Amino acid sequence: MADLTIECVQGDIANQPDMESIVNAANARLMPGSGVAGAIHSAAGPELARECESLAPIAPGQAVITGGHGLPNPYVIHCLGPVYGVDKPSDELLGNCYRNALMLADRKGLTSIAFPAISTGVFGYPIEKAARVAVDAIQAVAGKLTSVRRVRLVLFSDQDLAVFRKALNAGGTSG
Ligand code: AR6
Repeated sequence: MADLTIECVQGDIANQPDMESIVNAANARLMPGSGVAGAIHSAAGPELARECESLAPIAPGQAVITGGHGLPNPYVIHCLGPVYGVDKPSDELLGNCYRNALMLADRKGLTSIAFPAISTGVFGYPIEKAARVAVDAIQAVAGKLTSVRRVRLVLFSDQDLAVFRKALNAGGTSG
């Protein structure tokens, strides 16, 4: 693998203008919702939901790509995370979100992708567990990537940022 930079920042996933793609913590119907899906759809405008119509529904762990419309990013990759304790095996399905989104971005020739902490809001995933799964999945697929060079994990709160930074440092990569 050439160098892959993985970084953690505190911020809003809908305000990452230097990234070529951002990931939506979507619902199965790919419609606007609360949290990440609300922020992304309101920044993107109604054309995003219209483009999503033909791609839905998606299954837990799956990733699909659309344009960014009113967002500063050319692409949005929509992932459906597992509902914690309901969609099983949860860790595998959550890991699939990160793997599938990264491989999809790579196949498209994109160089950068920003993720929110998928499933850790409405879907109830414990943040420490989710951070470990996310970091492991990204590091496991890093060697297969040919175009993606920058991965950013965007955490909404300082507490979540600290948890993800710890998981990333425990995994031995920069960030
Ligand atoms: N930027 C970054 N992170 C955010 C933002 C934001 N603007 N807003 C919230 N978070 P969630 P899920 C954090 O609920 O658990 C939706 O209604 C939040 O603090 O957005 O995968 C969909 O329609 C949490 O840590 O996603 C689905 O039905 C994390 O992002 C369902 O919720 C994920 O929270 C998906 O639930």
